Amino acid sequence: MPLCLRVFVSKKMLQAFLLRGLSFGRFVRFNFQKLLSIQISNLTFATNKNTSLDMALQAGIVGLPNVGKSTLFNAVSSSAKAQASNYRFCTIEPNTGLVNVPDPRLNKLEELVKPQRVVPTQIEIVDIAGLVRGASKGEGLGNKFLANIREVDAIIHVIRCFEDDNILRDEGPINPVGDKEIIETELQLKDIESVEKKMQRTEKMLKQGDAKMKAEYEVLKACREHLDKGKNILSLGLSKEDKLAIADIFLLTDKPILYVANVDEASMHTGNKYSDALTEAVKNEGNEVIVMTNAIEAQIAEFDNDDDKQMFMEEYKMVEPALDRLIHSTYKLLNLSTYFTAGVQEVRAWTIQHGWKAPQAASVIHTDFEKGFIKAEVIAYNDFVALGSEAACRENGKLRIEGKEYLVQDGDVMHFRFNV
Ligand SMILES: Nc1nc2c(ncn2[C@@H]2O[C@H](COP(=O)(O)OP(=O)(O)OP(=O)(O)O)[C@@H](O)[C@H]2O)c(=O)[nH]1
Ligand SMILES: [Mg+2]
Repeated sequence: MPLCLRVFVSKKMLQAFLLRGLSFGRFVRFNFQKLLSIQISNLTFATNKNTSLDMALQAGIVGLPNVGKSTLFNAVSSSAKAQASNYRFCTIEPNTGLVNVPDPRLNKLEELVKPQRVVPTQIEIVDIAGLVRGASKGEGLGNKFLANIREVDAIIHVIRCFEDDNILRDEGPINPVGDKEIIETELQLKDIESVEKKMQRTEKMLKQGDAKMKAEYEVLKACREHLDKGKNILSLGLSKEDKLAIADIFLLTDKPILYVANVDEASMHTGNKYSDALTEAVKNEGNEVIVMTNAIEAQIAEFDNDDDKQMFMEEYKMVEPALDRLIHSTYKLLNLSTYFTAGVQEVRAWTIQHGWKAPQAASVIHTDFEKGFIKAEVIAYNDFVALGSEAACRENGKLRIEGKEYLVQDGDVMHFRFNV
């Protein structure tokens, strides 16, 4: 959809502007994202007033061709559709979907509060077409697909760990570590190109006597050297200030990654020699590897009927779909936190970023909540569950009144007092 595309481009440009610290900071960036999402959701839902949609961050499914990326995407999207009580999946573009984030705490709160409805929070998943060796030089529509990766906030890298002679593979025998390296190298090569371009611009300005550029140039140089060693920018551990130097070039290897080892059915609980090799290879990177069988997940997600789904999972000795774990891990990867509102009408999970203060957190519900913020009533999730109700927490001194400077904690059950 051309309008969507235009909006996305300007999102990135504005983000760059804001990230460069031109006085607004994170808060405005967030509100812009919100505004942007409202525009996007207006294109797709005529009547969507659901603000949790506004905050959805994107994770992109990346990998070589034919490794099971679309199968995974279909599993995610069908699973969202099958959540009949709360149908909240939408296709923004054919390959983009919003999905509910499973959170057992929400179920627990539902049990205690017995609300009319429960609304989970969501993330956005994007199915990106397969990259091939040489993508950074434009091979196999590489530039287009790399641009898709640039838009996402985190990467789900799917790696083929199953044998099947019927499924074409151009890279020879199954080789998960080699596959990981092919994709990683392409992303790094593209980043080298972006860093070099910016270094040239910065160098020119330095020569023209703009001394401010010196620090920026040094950061770019460090990035270049790191990439030359075959490492991802994320592992360089740049400070917030240093990150400003690369904020406008949206480096591909600066995004958090998790791996999906797509194994054969027989290995879904144990993994196999391929997924073991992958796990060993990423051990030192600290990235998670989720072992799952995408084809089975896609089948599970197809069931509308919970009993049938349960029976199918029992057949495979599964307690829960691996997909739930994947979505949960992706949410963590995006560095997001959740707080809850728990009223009789609605128990709901809201997404914020780590380190947000109470008024900012309130703005996710409504901007008026932030503008007119007075106080927040806060109950820690564990206290709520231990005592069973808001009233009991109040009686036992477990309901705190917090002000503007309060840093919202993951799991807080909150109620905002505001004045407009
Ligand atoms: N045996 C087996 N086959 C699978 C599995 N997952 C996917 N496939 C098959 O692999 C083929 C490719 O799957 P896709 O999900 O389309 O792969 P993709 O990574 O999206 O491929 P591109 O979009 O072309 O890059 C299909 O025929 C799938 O049925 C799996 O877990 N086991
Ligand atoms: Mg595909």
